[in-house]
Amino acid sequence: MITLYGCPYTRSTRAAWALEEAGAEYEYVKVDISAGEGRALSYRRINLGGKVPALVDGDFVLTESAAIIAYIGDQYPQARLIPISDARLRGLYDQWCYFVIGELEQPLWTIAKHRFALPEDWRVPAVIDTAIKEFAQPLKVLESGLGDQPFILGETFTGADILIAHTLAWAKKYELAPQSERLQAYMDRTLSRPALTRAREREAG
Ligand SMILES: N[C@@H](CCC(=O)N[C@@H](CS)C(=O)NCC(=O)O)C(=O)O
Repeated sequence: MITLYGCPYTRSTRAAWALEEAGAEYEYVKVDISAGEGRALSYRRINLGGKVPALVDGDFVLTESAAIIAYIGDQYPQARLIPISDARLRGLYDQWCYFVIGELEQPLWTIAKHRFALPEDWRVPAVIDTAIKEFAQPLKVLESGLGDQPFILGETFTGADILIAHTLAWAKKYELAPQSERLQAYMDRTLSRPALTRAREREAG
């Protein structure tokens, strides 16, 4: 049985979304990070970094949202969340996942850190404007990569779309929703999936 440790409105929604797409049975354990539960010793034994998501499958522990989604994709191949046996497609899948973690979400994370996530005396509010400007560049790359396809790898929705769409929803929350019609249509297409609704409901308890 899989256990997902998460907290609503965080990157754990990505993992819950993948589990729901896969039709997996899982236990959901809420770790209230804003109440400091991530720093509790009992949770740090699961994820030393004190962050969500973390997935436990028997004696196997996995952290990092992108790795968790790929693991779910491998465990539940019928969900087609990850390309199997096509090295080029798998390469492109990895490319877009690394792009989200390394490029697209970084300006948003900078904004979050300097608005509320870091201790108050570490915050440098002046970097927020820079991060807002920075965010425009990966959006252009994303739009070009998407082209006229419904999903980032083509006709099939994959785990890379979970990462991208979740990050675009995060941007919207910060009033940085992409203005391009193509990306707006992509957001409508991905964020309206029933599996995401179920994931959010599961996280809300
Ligand atoms: N790279 C990690 C980031 C995880 C992360 O930063 N999670 C945040 C919530 S979105 C967290 O748990 N923060 C609590 C903390 O930093 O103490 C992933 O994608 O899973």
